[in-house]
Amino acid sequence: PRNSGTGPPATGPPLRDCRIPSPLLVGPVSVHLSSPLSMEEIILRNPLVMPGGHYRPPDCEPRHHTAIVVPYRNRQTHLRALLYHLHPFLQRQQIHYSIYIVQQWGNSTFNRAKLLNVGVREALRDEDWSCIFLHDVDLLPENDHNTYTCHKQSPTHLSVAMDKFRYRLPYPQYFGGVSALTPDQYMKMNGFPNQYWGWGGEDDDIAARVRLSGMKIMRPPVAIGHYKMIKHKGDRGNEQNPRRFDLLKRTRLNWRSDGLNSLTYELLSRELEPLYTNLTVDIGEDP
Ligand code: UD2
Ligand code: MN
Repeated sequence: PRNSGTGPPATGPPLRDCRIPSPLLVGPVSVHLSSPLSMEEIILRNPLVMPGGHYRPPDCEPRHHTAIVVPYRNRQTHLRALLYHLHPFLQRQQIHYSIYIVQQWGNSTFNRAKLLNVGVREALRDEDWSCIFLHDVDLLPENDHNTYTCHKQSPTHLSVAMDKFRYRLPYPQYFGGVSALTPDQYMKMNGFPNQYWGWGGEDDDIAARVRLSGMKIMRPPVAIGHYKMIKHKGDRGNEQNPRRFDLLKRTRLNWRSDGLNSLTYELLSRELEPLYTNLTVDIGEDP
């Protein structure tokens, strides 16, 4: 790795610590999706982002080191919208970050939670990240006071108020969309389940693991945790998983044996694109 993650940048004089809160924050922002930009234009608007979607504030020493992990397949326009909004958003927060797009190779049924496991493991090979964000590609944060950092005590659920749910939490245990944990919290819950193929259930399983491993879920205030979800239909290859209810009954029995410690995959490529690190991975298929 080029940077240690916590130390100062490799060259130049020492910088003073970034201020908290960041003086660059603007609060609520209106997210428009009407005129999608090309990737070239988005790259031009983000001149300080380094290859792999890596960024470090140029004039102060960041206090936070966050990897953003996005499970992905075949959502080009959503990906562009996310990069367009998220890069400036994170830069206003003055954090050190990288964006990882974990792309499921092939046509087998989509597996969001397993892709997240892969993303966490690969991201931690690069840097000693202090925080890992698990981020749907189609969710755009609408208030930069919603900081992309972790709490030492508890995993965090960030997307508490989405337009799709009329800006309310749909149910108390809801953990879908955008969440965050420290590497320690992730290890403590043995990561995420690998067995959820297709749509649904895996977010509830992850929330259950948090509790079963003795942790709680923290959330930002509803007024701040606002997100817009880009409207979409269900994807081919990600049909509702009919087994999700049965699987969810067994989380308590399975979480210690299925997860980070049973994860297998083949990393097919790792490319440093201008605005993100692209991981293409063969995660197998539903047995
Ligand atoms: C909800 C949850 C989501 C997850 C999912 C059930 C919200 C806002 N999000 O999303 O976190 O728990 O239900 O699995 O409630 N994806 C692709 N390509 C595909 C399929 C999925 O890239 O072909 C990725 C993409 O990052 C997407 C995410 O998986 O945002 C979740 O899939 P979805 O958006 O189809 O599911 P949705 O909106 O019901
Ligand atoms: Mn969605």
